[in-house]
Amino acid sequence: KALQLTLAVIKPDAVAHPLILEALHQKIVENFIIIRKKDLTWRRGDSERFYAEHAGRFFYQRLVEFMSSGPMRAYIIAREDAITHWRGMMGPTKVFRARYTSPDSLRGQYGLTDTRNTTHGSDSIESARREIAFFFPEFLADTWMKMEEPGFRL
Ligand code: YYY
Ligand code: MG
Repeated sequence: KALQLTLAVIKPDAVAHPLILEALHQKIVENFIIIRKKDLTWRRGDSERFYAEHAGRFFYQRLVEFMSSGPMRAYIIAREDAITHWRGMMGPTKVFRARYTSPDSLRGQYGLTDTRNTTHGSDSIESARREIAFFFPEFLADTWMKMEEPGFRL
């Protein structure tokens, strides 16, 4: 089965708490090969562009504000079924759902609210491609995969 790349992001609420940041980082190390990693802080405009699909939703303003409120850590990670594996580790978007239906998930353990929910993960091959390019514009995914691993597919 082909290996796959996805984008994982540790959001500002989790980066702000050193022990949570460390716990999330260890989970990523244990489950994936880390291809790239960077710390960055968004401007408001980055937040608005990244979450443009949610423009107009009731939570959009608080989401945009939160995601540009402090440093984040982004990773390009690889494994078989990377997209669904990372989404599964994260758990449901909403914090109460995460706590009650998936208490062992990352959001179930560390999520504070529906907005401050610790992590982001791409939800499809198309969004992984777009989101990796958004966070890592210097990363040439196609070239990398060709040189690194013939079986890789994004
Ligand atoms: O992909 P995922 O992050 O699990 O959820 P989305 O439905 O794509 O929403 C993106 C982002 O928006 C979510 O991680 C937090 C925020 N959000 C919110 O603040 N309040 C909600 N009721 C729903 C989503
Ligand atoms: Mg989403």
